[in-house]
Order: sequence, then structure tokens, then C-alpha cells
Amino acid sequence: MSSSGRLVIVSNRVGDPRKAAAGGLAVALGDALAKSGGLWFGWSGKVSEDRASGEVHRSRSGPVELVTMDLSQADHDTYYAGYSNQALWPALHYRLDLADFAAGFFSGYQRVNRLFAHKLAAMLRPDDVIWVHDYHLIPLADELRALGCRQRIGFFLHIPLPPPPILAAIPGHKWLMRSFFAYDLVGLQTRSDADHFARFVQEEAGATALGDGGFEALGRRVIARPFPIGIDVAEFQRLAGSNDSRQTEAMLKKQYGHRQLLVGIDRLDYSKGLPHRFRAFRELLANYPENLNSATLIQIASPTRESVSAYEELRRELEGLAGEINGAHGELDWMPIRYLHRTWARRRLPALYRCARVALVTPLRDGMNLVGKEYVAMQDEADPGVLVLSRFAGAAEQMRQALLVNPYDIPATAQAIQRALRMPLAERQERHAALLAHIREHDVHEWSRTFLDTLSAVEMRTHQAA
Ligand code: GDG
Repeated sequence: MSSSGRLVIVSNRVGDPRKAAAGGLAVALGDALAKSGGLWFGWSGKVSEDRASGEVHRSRSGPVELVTMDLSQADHDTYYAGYSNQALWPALHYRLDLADFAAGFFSGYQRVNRLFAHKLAAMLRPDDVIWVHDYHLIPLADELRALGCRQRIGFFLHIPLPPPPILAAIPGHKWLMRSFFAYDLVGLQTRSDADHFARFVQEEAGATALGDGGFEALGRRVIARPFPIGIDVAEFQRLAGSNDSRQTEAMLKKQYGHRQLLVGIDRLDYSKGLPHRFRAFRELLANYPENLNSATLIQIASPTRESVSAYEELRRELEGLAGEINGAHGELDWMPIRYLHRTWARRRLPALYRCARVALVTPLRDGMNLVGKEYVAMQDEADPGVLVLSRFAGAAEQMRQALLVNPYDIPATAQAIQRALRMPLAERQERHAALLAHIREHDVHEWSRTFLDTLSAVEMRTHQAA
């Protein structure tokens, strides 16, 4: 980071960068924070009725200060489970049919953002650089500005930004989009997300385009550009060398050595297209019988947002499909689908990636999707597997050498899986080498460095006081 200021990260959940389970994003943000002796602020993940006292919890992770707050049950239900995950999450993933715009959700969202802003403002120093993450916290900068904060504030949206007609279907969309203008820099995952932003602010907020992603409206200026997120390739490769990973790899090879393994690793979320994936796999078995008694799909579907009913319905649908496919095609010594509704230890994921001939990353819509990148990072360069990737994942803008599919088109997806399973070595190597070079060059460290350098280079805002 070129600026000398302390870095302050704000996100719904705070990760402890020292913990192995933290994942690449927490590690990368932790690295950036460590350089400036920074602070990470967010929800503790706990629901407590004592929150009325507004108590914050402070701890340290090396040079990084972690500050968290509990939420009351009502705030959790409206801000987190409600507006964030039942209104914004589905709407921004193009699923207006699943969105619930209850008024109580909206007021809870505003209330918690205001509360976070009040708590955070009291801890800020004048030269801090603040980086806010994701859809839970879109109005945070506006709330901070209202308290007189003049620091540089950046925002990164990890999920997609849909085209204007979909955004305009969100009640209060004008307020939401206005909130973006309280930031100095808005980062989006892809070029098309950035195009949607540009079109929306010009069509709905009457913004003027200033060039290079700059927009002016309401007397405020913001820069909005794509910053596609990557993974920590080196960290993942280190993980693969761990004892746990090696043991898991040996077990998988013993168990499945004579079969063709396919892998899917996702949160159990409707955006990930899991029922469509299972149907495509069923079609593969039906249309290409040489895969019977051989092709085995290991699908890890880690539990998420279980208090939201759409997730419960999805779980039932998936269990039904897995049972039906296994019942129709399984043998005494072979089951086509191994469906695990559990969270796997991160240190054991590399083994799964390494043993799989094909990875199925087929979301119906995804901001980026890191699983495809992790899969590529873990392949043996001499004998790499093949990535089947949805064209609706943000990653498809970069990973052109994957087999790109439309996950809604089940027969074509089955055909692509068949092609992946039969792909000659030379073609696999060629595709993999290009993908690996890309994810190495554009890793998560490059992503955070580029974002923070751009934020530091933004002209200081003297015009945007409350
Ligand atoms: C959002 C956006 C964007 C999955 N199951 C287990 C597990 N995972 C890990 C994977 C991967 C991560 O979780 C999932 O990353 P994704 O990118 O697929 O997606 P989201 O969680 O939806 O994240 C997304 C991302 O933000 C970053 O900007 O790419 O588009 O939706 O790292 O490996 N990890 C462990 N056990 C599991 O069972 N340990």
C-alpha cells in the first residue's frame, strides 16, 4: 500500500488470519493489515440479548487488532438473515423470485449499518484508509460520512451486480445506489458488473461519466472498476503438502483409483446450481453408459444460512436427487454420487482437488467463484484434470480455457462433462498451463494490492463532508 495510513477492514464477519481454517481471503487481508498494524471490524457471529450495551470485543492476531460486536436477535433476523440474505443476496444473484423485501428487514439493515458506523467512527484516526466488504455493508460509508468521517473509504462487492432492470426491482434501489457515492472507490468482480454499475448510475441517478470508471452525481464522485479476486496459490500448494492432505489423497486413490472421480465443493446455496449439476450428471450416466460403474461425483455441500427456508428446500431437493440417482444407477460396489452435507477441513480440500479428473463449477450465478481457481492450482501439471465452468460465474471472464457451459442446458452440460472425462492429455496440459499462469499472476495478493493502491491514489475528498 503506497499510503502511510493504517488500514481498517470492515466486513460482516471478521476472520482470524492466523487460523488455518481462515481461507485465502482472510490471509490476504491479514497480510495487508499486518503491514500497517491495522484493525478489522465486524460482527462477532454471535447473537446476544446484551447487545443493547453496545459492547465491543477486542483481541489481537499478531499485529492486527480484531474488534467485533454481537448482534441482538432482532438485528440478526432483519439485518443479516433478512435484508442481506433474503433480499440483497437473491436479487443481486438475479433471483427476484426468491427475494423478500419485508419492510422490517430494510429498517434492520439501516439500523445495524448505523450502529456499526457509530462504533467504528469512535476508533478511527484521521489518516486511516478504510476498506468495506460486501453487500451487508453497502450504506456504511454514507453513515460514516454523516458522522463527519473524511477518510478514504473503499468498497468491494464480492457478489454480482445485475443489470439495471433487475437492480431497479429492488425497493429503495435509489437509496442503495446513492450509498455507493459515499465511497471513493467501488470494486466489482468483473467487467460486466462494472458495466452494470455504470449504466445504472447514469440511467437512474443521472450520473456523469468522467472516464476511467469515474462518475459524478449528487455532488459526489466515485470510481467504480473491476478488481477480479484471486486465490493464494502458494498457500494452497503448501496446504497440499500437509500430512492430512497426503493421507486423504492416499485414501482417495486407494478407494477410487480405478474410477473416474469428479468433484464439486460449494456452500449449499441456490446460486451454486447444485440440482442442475446433479441432473447433468444423471444425464451423463444415461447418455454415455461407459461411465456406469466408473464416474463418481463427490459433492461437498457445506451448510450455510440454515435459518432461511429457501436453503432448507434446496437441501431436500438435493437429497432427493442424490438418492434417486444412486438408487437408479448404483451397484453394490459403486455409488455414482457421494453427497456430503458437511463442512470439510480446509487442509483436506487439496487432496480432493488433486484426485479429481474433473471439477464441476457450475453456478447459475456467482460473483467470481474461487473453487475453480483452487482446483487449477492443485493439479499435477504433467497430468492435469479439467475444469467445467459455468459461463455465469465471474471467473468465466478470465478462465477462458476451461470448458465453459450453460448450466441451465442440462444435455449440453452432460456433453461437456463427457468431453472433459475423455480429453486427451495434450489438450488438458495446454488448457491447464494457460489457466495456471493466469491464476498465479492474478492472485489474491495482487488483488488486494491493486485495490489499495488505487484507493490510495484517489484524490482526497474535501468536498464530501456530511
Ligand atoms: C463469495 C462470492 C466470490 C467450500 N466448502 C468448503 C470450503 N469451501 C471454500 C472453498 C472456497 C470458498 O469456500 C468458496 O468460495 P466461492 O468463491 O465459491 O464462494 P462464496 O462463499 O459464495 O463467496 C463468490 C467470493 O465471495 C470471493 O470474492 O468468489 O462469487 O459468492 O475457498 O474452498 N472450505 C472448507 N470446507 C468446506 O466444506 N474448509
